[in-house]
Amino acid sequence: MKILLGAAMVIALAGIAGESKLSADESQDLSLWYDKPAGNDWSYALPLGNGRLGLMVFGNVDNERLMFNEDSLWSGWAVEDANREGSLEALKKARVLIQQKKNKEADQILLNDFCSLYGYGKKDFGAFQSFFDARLVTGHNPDAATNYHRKLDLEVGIATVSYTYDGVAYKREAFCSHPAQVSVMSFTADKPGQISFTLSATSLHKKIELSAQGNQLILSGQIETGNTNFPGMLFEGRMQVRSNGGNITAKGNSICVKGADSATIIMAGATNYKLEYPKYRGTSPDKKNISALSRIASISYKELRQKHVEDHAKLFGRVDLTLEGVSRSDLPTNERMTAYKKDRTDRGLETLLFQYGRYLLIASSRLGGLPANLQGLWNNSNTPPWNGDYHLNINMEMNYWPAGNANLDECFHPLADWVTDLTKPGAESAKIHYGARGWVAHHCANPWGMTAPGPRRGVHMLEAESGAFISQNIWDHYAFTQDRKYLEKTAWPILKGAALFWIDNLQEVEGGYLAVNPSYSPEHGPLSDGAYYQTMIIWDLFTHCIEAGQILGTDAKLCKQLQELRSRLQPPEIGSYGQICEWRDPNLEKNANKDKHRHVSHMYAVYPGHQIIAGRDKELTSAAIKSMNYRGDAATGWSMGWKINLWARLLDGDHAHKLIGNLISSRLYPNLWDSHPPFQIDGNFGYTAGVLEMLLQSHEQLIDKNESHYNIVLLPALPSVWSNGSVNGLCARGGFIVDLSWKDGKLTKIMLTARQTNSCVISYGSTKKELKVRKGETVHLDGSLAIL
Ligand code: FUC
Repeated sequence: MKILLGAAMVIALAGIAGESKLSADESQDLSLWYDKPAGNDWSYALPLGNGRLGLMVFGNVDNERLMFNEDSLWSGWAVEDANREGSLEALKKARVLIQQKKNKEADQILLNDFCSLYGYGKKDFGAFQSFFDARLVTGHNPDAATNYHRKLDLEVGIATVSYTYDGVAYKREAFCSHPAQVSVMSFTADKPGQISFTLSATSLHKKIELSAQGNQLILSGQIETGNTNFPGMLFEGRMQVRSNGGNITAKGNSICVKGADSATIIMAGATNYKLEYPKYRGTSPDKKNISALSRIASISYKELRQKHVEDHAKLFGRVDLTLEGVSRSDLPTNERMTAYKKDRTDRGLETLLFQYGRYLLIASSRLGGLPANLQGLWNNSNTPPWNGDYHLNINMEMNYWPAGNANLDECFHPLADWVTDLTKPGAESAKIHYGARGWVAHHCANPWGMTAPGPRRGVHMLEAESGAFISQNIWDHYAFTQDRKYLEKTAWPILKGAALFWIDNLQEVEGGYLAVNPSYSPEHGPLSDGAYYQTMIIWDLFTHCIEAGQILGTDAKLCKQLQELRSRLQPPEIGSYGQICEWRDPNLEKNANKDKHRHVSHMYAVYPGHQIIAGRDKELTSAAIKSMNYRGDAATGWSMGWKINLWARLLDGDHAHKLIGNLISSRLYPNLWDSHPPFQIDGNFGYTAGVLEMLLQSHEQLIDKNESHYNIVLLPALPSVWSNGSVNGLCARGGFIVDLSWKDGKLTKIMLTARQTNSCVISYGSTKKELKVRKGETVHLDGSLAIL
């Protein structure tokens, strides 16, 4: 154990959970490390990724397993949802029945006549698929190996496995390169001629061919659909072995390396998927792989590694977080977690998990790939939990919460591309099911453009506000980057289409308010004509759309209409227990003081929305605090991630930290993956976003003389246990990059750089300061907000 005092001073103390297992020069604060192989436990293995390809390194001395994934390998197929002609009539009938509280009848009509015959729960919806496992037999007896060490270094995005066997020190290194679009593993030893292994591959798919030719092992196959009209996706993995010295021979379905000084396996993988409605099919995978491998044919391992490290570090290195206090980086990560449970003092582990969320987003979401799904892009099954899909009622949105404030703009592009494509089938679904303009998406989506209301479990799968929900992320990317071209070309068509859909679908309810019918509080129900969460989302959407229209100087009439409609949306309401109501019907609120449901959808207006702002909306804030206390602190992984952000927005840093402690103590696997359970990556991303939300918030817009700018609140929810620390490179809305330092719980230094010329207000406690900063300019301030 060591105590971190500032970045430089490190004092070694006796470890709480035993002796240090790592020499000082090996100790790295931003690494996960272990003194045992993962065997076959993937939640103990180390994830690598380049945004399209994933690789899990198990680190076994013999029988090494490298689980290879590619993010587009899905079962299922694209359907055009033209089969529901009577669905609009059914919707109208259901709306009336819901108003009359005849939910059973409404449910039946929706299920039988409104919902699609396709989608979630049917074969066409598909599931994210496993690809193949590379298997390496070294012949080294694991029991005779010493000095075993397995590590994932987040700063360089490289996993290493090292051990000594029979007097020889062996080392493997693995990474997934975004520039080269391949996954790589190298093998070295401290004596010449010692690298020998046999490489083969296994797959969970039945329809595959495996062949070894020269120095290449090729595995190709096709997903079985059981439907000749819809042939499954083609896939191919191509592993190429290079060596220095020794020899490489193809034997049966494997490649043997014998007596080499060093060797490298380069793994290419692809499918014939293309993100393009309506067919979603493109170039064959073998062509893609051959060209990926030929592009790097003359590039050495050293260069591949260097390009990868540069590319990775450019993104990863932008944010630094130091929380002074205990750091047990000298313990293997799994033992460190056990120690954390006892005293919750390891600030280094809290920081590591924060950076791990950033690392995982870089690994699972880069330009050219699909967005991060429920498992990022890692998968060990052909029937993963919830299909490993894109859940749009919280999970996918949460995946992208840290993209803005954690300075990872590039990682956002796959989401923008995917949503852009989704608006096309979404427009069909809007027309067919709702007779509406714009576009719609429902609870669950996939890479096949499924936007129709899914048939399984009927109303539960509705949640037509899903398109509006993901539009919040789409706007936020602009809010953080101030990238006008993105706003005009990408965000505006999405926002406008989502808003048009809701203009055509809002229903008047009691009191003349506008609300949603049919509506369903996510995973919680019941059918009603006004769960508040939906109107909170629509409030947000209209607000962003109005602002986008004004910035772009377009669609003034539409924006005016949105302003009028927004003012008529049912506002958040306080119920008889002093809580924020989840539903408009007071009868549904009877258990609000006891209900512990994991979804806290009625808190949307607090986070990720900004309709309720602590410090400004006092009564609603106290009601939100009550609701949060009623719901309690126990939760599944992602729900804890959400609650960290919520307590941060409610300005209670100690409560947010309690959730951090709960999450680390009860919802992490040994490789620090978030556990719903099972593994679900959203909780990792929710955690990372939440840590930053505790240090800086920028969601309140202040309108002054028709100009709007953001209120950048510094250290709004600093927990007492984080009394000394610093953070560099975090992003604020309005296009600012902020560095902060604090001591004894008090802000000491601020550095604010503008990415675009813009104004802002910065606030610390009750002190406020207005600033106008030119593009590229940096302002230095002290803890009292005086300019230095
Ligand atoms: C949401 C949650 C479930 C699960 C699923 C993938 O709908 O309610 O708990 O996390 O997504």
